[in-house]
Amino acid sequence: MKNKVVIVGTGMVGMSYAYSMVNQGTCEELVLIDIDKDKAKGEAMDLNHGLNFGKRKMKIYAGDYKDCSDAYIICITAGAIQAEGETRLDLLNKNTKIMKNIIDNIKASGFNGILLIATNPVDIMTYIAAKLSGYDKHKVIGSGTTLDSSRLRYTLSEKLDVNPKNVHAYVMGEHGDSQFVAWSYALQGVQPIYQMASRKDSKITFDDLAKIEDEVKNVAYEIIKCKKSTYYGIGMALTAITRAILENENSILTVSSYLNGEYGHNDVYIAAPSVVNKDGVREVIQLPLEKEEKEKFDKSIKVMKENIEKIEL
Ligand code: 6V0
Repeated sequence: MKNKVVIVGTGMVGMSYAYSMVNQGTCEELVLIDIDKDKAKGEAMDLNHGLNFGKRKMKIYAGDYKDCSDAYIICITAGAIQAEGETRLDLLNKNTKIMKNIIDNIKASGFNGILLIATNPVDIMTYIAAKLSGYDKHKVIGSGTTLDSSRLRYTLSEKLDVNPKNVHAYVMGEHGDSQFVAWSYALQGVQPIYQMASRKDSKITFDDLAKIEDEVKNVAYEIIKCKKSTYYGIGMALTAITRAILENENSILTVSSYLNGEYGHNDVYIAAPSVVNKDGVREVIQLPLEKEEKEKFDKSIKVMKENIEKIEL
């Protein structure tokens, strides 16, 4: 397999991801596939014209499924988007059909790498992709709450006035309405944020934490209201996951991972901090969650399972 990434779906998310990878020089070869072939062709031309200003020499072209056979990663960003007022779960049936068609084509190509899913509702789409493909579960990954955790770090960093890279905090559960923040493991540097909030003279209060959690959960709806969809943040989150795989980083990211007994659950994809490397998800980190957090996680998994049952595969 080559240092090659295929993007299926050259819409706003797919192209923000591609643009971010060109700027960061994430891979050597980048293939763009879309049902709208002209769109993929035009996007490839446009990106190639910027290569002179990019990080490295890259081979970028519009292709088709035969180009998947020797790819290391295929990222699926194809699908209908969340309309104003529509939840991610409303997208379920529309995007299941699209996913079926794409996975059939990928399988037929003989692809043997890592499947990365961004299409929403992402945890369920990842489950569907794993079921339909029959690939090893650790080699099928969803973007999960990688973006939400980054939103959380940014929002906390603004409040605390520190670099977001020094905020360590995870959003876990569904990339959607039942997600939650594992506050018992949120740190500024090495300081527990919960402990900081309990101090009288602190910059941050428990009220702030509740507001921040709410904002992180709902900010996508606000962006959609302002500009119809979100794409730069997820594009950069997908680049980070791609780099973790291609560079064998063993990075901890809240991707959507398959649970096989972890946290007492089976046969579900959900976001939990996971170690990501060249093999996909090396392991799901099992945090001893506080009782209330564990209840939220269980509830989120229940929501996932109820929706999985509704899908006709
Ligand atoms: P978009 O800009 O409408 O692009 C979708 C693209 O998919 C279009 O270019 C279509 O032509 C293409 N497409 C549709 N069907 C197929 C098919 N069968 N084969 C190949 N290509 C096809 O949407 P956008 O890029 O904004 O969003 C794509 C998906 O990402 C949606 O499901 C979003 O909800 C989801 N997002 C996921 C996020 C995450 O955190 N995981 C964040 C934001 C959006």
